This record gives sequence, C-alpha cells and structure tokens, in this order.
Amino acid sequence: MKVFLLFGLVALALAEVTRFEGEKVLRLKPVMDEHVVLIRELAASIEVDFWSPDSAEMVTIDIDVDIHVPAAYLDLVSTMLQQSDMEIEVLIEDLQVSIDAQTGPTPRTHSYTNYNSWDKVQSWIAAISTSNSALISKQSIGSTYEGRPMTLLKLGKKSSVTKPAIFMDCGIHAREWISPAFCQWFVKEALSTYGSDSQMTSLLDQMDVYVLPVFNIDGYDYTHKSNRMWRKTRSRTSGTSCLGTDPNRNWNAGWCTTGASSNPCSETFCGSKVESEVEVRNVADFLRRNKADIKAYLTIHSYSQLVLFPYSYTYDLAADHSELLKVAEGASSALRGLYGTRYTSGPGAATIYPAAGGSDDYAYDIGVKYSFTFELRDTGRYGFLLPASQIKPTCMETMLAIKYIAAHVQENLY
Ligand code: 0X9
Ligand code: ZN
Repeated sequence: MKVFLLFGLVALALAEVTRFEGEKVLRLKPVMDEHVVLIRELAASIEVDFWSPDSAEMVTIDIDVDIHVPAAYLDLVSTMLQQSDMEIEVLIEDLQVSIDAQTGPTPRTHSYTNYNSWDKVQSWIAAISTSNSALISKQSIGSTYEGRPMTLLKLGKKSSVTKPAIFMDCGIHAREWISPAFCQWFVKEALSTYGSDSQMTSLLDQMDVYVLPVFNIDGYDYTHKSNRMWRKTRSRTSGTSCLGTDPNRNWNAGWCTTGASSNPCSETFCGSKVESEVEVRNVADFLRRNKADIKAYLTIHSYSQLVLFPYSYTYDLAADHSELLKVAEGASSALRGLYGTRYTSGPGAATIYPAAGGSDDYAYDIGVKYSFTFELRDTGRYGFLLPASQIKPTCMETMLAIKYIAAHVQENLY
C-alpha cells in the first residue's frame, strides 16, 4: 500500500503542470496598418498565444486581438506596445488566478454544472447510454492518438428503418471547455424532455441525433492534467519535437491553403497531410459512411458568440448561402430571447477569418447542407476560462439555437 502511495506521489511530482503566474491576456485594438504590422512583428519575435483570432496571420484592422503573453515577455511586450498608440485593454490580470478561479473546488462525481475531466465524461457516457435504451445507444468510431476510445452517442426513438440524422461534436479544441459541457447538457436535456417537450419528442421520433461529447479527448485530458491552454491534438509529427495538430485545420477542405500553418509548432498547424489526425479520420469516415442520412453537422467551439457556416476556406458564398444565413440568424435570435446574449452570424471567412481545413466546410462539401460552427460564450471577459457558474445559462440559451436549427432541418429534409 505504502509503495503504491509512494509511486503515486512520484508520478504526481513527475507529471509536469504548466503554471501561468503573472501572465496576462491583453486585448489589442489595431486601427492602422502600423498596428497590424506591430502585432505581427511581436508574434514573429516572441512566443505569443493567440486567443482570438487564433494566429498572427489573421490579424486585420478594426478586429480586436486577444493575446496571452507569457510572463518572460511581459516587459518587452509592454515596451513595444507603449511605443505605439494602439489602444490596449487588460482582459485577464493574472492567468493562473483566473484558471484557479474557474477550476475551483470540483465535485467528486460528474456534474452538468461543472467542467468534468475526461475520466468523468467517460463514465458518464457509459452510464447514460445504458440509462434509457429505448432512446440512446453508443458506438465506437475508433480510438484517439493516445488510444482513448471515441464513443459516439446516438439519440432517437428506435426504428426499423434508417432515419435522417443530425451530427454534433464538441471539444475539437482542447481548451474550449464550455463545448464538451454543452454536449453533455444536450444529451441530458434530450433524454429528460422527450415525451414532455413536443419539439424534442417529434425530433427524436423522426430523426436521430449523433453526439460526440469530446472530439479531441487527448487534448482535453491534457488541459485538465498538464496545460490548461492546450488547443491541438497530442500527436507527434516526424522531424519536430513540437506536438499536436489543429484538428480544425486538418480536413480535406482547401487544406492548408489559408489561415493555417505548415509549421508544426504553430497553434494552427494543419498536420503533415489531410486527415493525418486519427480523430479527424475517425469522424470523417463516419460522416462519409453516413452522408446519405446526415442532414446537419453542428460543431461547438468557444469563444466569441458566433454562428458560422461555410465557407471559411474561401470568400466565395456557399450555394445555400441565403438559407444558411437565415437559419443562423434565426438561431441567434432564438438564443438571444432567453437572456439577451448577442450572437453574430455569417460565413466563416468574412465573419471571423479565412481558415481552411475545417470540419464545417468539409461536411458541407460532402453534401451536408446544414453545416454550422458555434462559438459559445463569452466575448473575451473570461474567454476560455468561462466560470462554471455560466455553464447552465450558456447551455440553456444554446439549446434554443440548436433546437431552432433542428426544427428547420426537420421541416426541410432533402
Ligand atoms: O479557428 C477555428 O477553428 C474556429 N475558431 S476557434 O477560436 N474555436 O479556434 C472557427 C472555425 C470556423 N470554421 C472554419 N475555419 N472552417
Ligand atoms: Zn475552437
């Protein structure tokens, strides 16, 4: 027993945890070309973690830039920024303080109003999928790079014929913790309101909803155990010691042509080839196998409060642009109806930035017309460190947007 305890303590001591004492998140407001150049120079000379947009190449005039500055560079960055007359706001004074505040005291069991570790999500998946076999089942779509099982939940009344379906994934990006929290909330709500809520009942009677609670499980686990700010997968690429590929730059949709990096050390690394990431391959395979039935693809990210649709790899408008815009606006206004939270809708490239290799564009291009990316709360006050107290209101309002889209899909099956 004592030996095990000792081993446990040694393992704990060896598991390196990245801390962020004194590190800041700044909002820069470039309004002139010189400001944009300065931000790009900054990014080229030191290691800055872009929160939004997610890389220096995406910086443009009049769009706020949220950056996390490591402690070692704070003096240099403030000197550089002071020499310009760019407006700067401190969003987060001390990142470690905000991380600790968000993590807080966590319950020992799974909770819909807390951020659950992967272990808790995994046991929740096992428990919930056996709780109501008339309405929910699970299937494996493969394993992650580090060997964790990717389990897909299927919600819907059992039927002898194949039903049209909606596919939703959460947690493509590891640090966007509100996203997996939403997928868990959605499953609970769907099961508990079937039979009483007429829309949910009709949806699950006529369609199936596939939910992948955590897409990038290895990354998500890493954010809980080692580095809260990790975004990418945890895969190795030959020829570099930098780990991870951006799983939202790795799809076969204008792959690596814009808003993505071929540098493995970048946060937006597109990978060594299309679908180099096994997690992307597993989901893409599932979408390809079931594309005749999948009528909508929803992918949940954070933050910025946006409902986006294709395209992001080009400024060209999608063939279904006007319908997608109408649906996205309808979803945003349904969401706003609950607490007044404002969302912006539009095609990815024009609304945030051009970025190729994303899952939404891929799903659309293989024929899934209703393809949407959600960027949940907030607009930067907490960013990825959204307090657990906001999980419930965020999920409740997001349910309204998702249900709005689902109703439209159901009424417009193709
Ligand atoms: O850049 C992304 O992957 C998404 N934003 S995030 O801050 N969550 O990283 C936006 C994705 C929009 N869609 C595509 N780029 N295809
Ligand atoms: Zn994301």
